Amino acid sequence: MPAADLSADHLFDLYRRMKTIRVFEDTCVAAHKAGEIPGYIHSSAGQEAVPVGVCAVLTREDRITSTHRGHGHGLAKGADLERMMLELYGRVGGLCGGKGGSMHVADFSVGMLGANGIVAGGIPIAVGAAQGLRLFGSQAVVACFFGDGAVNRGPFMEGLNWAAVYGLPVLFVCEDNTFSAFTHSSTTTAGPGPLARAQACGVAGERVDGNDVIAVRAAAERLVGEMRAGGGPRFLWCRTYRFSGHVSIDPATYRKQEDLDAALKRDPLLVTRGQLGDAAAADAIDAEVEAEIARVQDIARKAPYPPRAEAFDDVQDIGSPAVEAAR
Ligand SMILES: Cc1ncc(C[n+]2csc(CCOP(=O)(O)OP(=O)(O)O)c2C)c(N)n1
Repeated sequence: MPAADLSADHLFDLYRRMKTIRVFEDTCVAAHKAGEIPGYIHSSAGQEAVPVGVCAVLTREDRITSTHRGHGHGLAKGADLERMMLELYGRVGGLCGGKGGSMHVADFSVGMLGANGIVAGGIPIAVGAAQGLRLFGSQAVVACFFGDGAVNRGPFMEGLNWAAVYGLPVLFVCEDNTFSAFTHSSTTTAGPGPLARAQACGVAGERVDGNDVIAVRAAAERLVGEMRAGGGPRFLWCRTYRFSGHVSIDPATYRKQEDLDAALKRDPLLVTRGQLGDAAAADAIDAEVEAEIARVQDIARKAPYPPRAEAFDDVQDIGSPAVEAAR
């Protein structure tokens, strides 16, 4: 059933964005396994409804911070698909000049402040960004994506506390995909869960079905509305599941087949298809998205690598005093 207050066009747009993330992730995992993309790929397949639902209520001026599993966050916030693919391939024209790769993708032009390989590393960045925005008199808000593993790290506590003390407009979005890398989170996390920890810091929030983009969008709309009205930080706990292993080469033998089977039945793309109620239109979107990803992958495959002479340009710390002195 489509949500009564959302137009069909908007619902189709949400579906298209989710499908784009799914095909992008699957394509990049395959390209990594084929030796085309260096480094590792942390796929967010299965979690698409979270960034798409949240970013649907953000403006271009609003900012987001991300994680090691960040492609979907960037694409949902409006990062350019072709430049994202070029970045993962390490080529000229990539969002970070081809030098950042999967775990450092950033696109400040759309408010995407960067993926981050440090678990919970995006939390203080989001809080600092919100404080900076306030100092500059901006009305923009910040959405901060992180995994359920991040709630066991110190920056989670420090970030939520700071945001609450200063009443900063940060939406803390916990993408609870059940696992922290290869470990079931129930074995590492004490207490009743992420939302209770946020509430202990005075940060109000909601728990939502993270596979239902309409539900995520509605919850984010409520919470961001309260933030824009001056309510301070809010927390959104999204229950979801990642379909892939932790990284592209992880066969995920640590999880139960019946858990995966149950999760696949609640695939966010299937859920949204059901809500759309128009399989032919959804099929047409699927075909368009697949053609578009094939197009940008072809461009990335043919693009040049950054020139050797520019290897140290735009790089903050080159790690070698000798090279630094010669610059
Ligand atoms: C500070 C820190 N400790 C450990 C790691 C290694 N590590 C990478 S991902 C990960 C698990 C993160 O779990 P979660 O936050 O739930 O995100 P998910 O991978 O499930 O999306 C760990 C422990 C790291 N990158 N940073």
